[in-house]
Amino acid sequence: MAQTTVKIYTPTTPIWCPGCGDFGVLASLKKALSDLQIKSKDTVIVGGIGCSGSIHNNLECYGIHSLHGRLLPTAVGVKLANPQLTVIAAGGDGDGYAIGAGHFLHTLKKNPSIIYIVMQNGTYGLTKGQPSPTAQVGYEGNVDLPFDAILTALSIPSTTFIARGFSANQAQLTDLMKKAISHSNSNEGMGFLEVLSPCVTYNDTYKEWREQVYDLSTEKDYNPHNRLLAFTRVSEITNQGKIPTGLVYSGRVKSLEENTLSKEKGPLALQDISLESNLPKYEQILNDFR
Ligand SMILES: Cc1ncc(C[n+]2csc(CCOP(=O)(O)OP(=O)(O)O)c2C)c(N)n1
Ligand code: SF4
Ligand SMILES: [Mg+2]
Repeated sequence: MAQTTVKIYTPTTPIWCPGCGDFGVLASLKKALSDLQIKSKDTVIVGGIGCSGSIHNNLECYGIHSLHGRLLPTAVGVKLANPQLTVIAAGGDGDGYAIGAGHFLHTLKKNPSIIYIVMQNGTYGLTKGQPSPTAQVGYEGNVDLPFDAILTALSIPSTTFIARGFSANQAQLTDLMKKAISHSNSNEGMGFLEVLSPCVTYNDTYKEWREQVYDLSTEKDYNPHNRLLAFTRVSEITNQGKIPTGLVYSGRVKSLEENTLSKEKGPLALQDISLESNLPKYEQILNDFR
């Protein structure tokens, strides 16, 4: 009989610098998972490469440390194999918006029911402070205007949940995490949450971000279910030098699982692949190669 060796790893203490914004993201994520009563055994976190990409080491759950920029296809594979799991991809802005930019766009387009948390700090923290795609002009010689992931996501017609939080605003961030997780766990598609998460060592933006953040929920006329109005209003606020936060958009488009998975067969990961039940099929496969 086949044997599986299981080793349980206990969560480690984060290796982040004291004051790193990623601590706030971790605290909110823990609280959101616990408030929603999502069990460790049903949670998979796929980390990127970068300081932020080690977040899964600090939580009791299944964790995969993916390749740089490849966390989204990995997370989609996990979700398609077993849609009953809570699948969270979590990584940095360099990981998601530079080397992983192609996957970012196409995963938004395909709308799998995973949660994607990007810890945005305007820098490549782990490799000691080179400008990332969200870096401000002037930062370490950067001359490019910053990439805006929220406006990009809004411009893709199949996105179904877009939000931005700030690691220094725990109440708002936890609420957005819960909303993003609930959205994707209802199999309604991807919960995309960008978090402003300052790198205190190479790009300490706490002070300016505290002054710039603008909570969309304070606007009574803001309608997060109207993509066109959301795009217009978020663009206006951004052009005024503010950073819109809160629930930016939520809508309904078929998810990747709805579009691709067979309802009759059930999840791939839960199929019976035992030798006893499948011997004739395996023999047929071997015969085909003879
Ligand atoms: C294929 C590949 N290219 C480059 C690197 C080097 N590298 C490691 S982390 C990183 C950038 C991380 O930046 P970000 O994703 O923003 O994460 P942060 O450290 O800021 O949280 C780079 C370029 C790598 N590990 N693999
Ligand atoms: S280098 Fe920056 S991003 Fe990395 S742990 Fe330190 S403060 Fe956080
Ligand atoms: Mg970064």
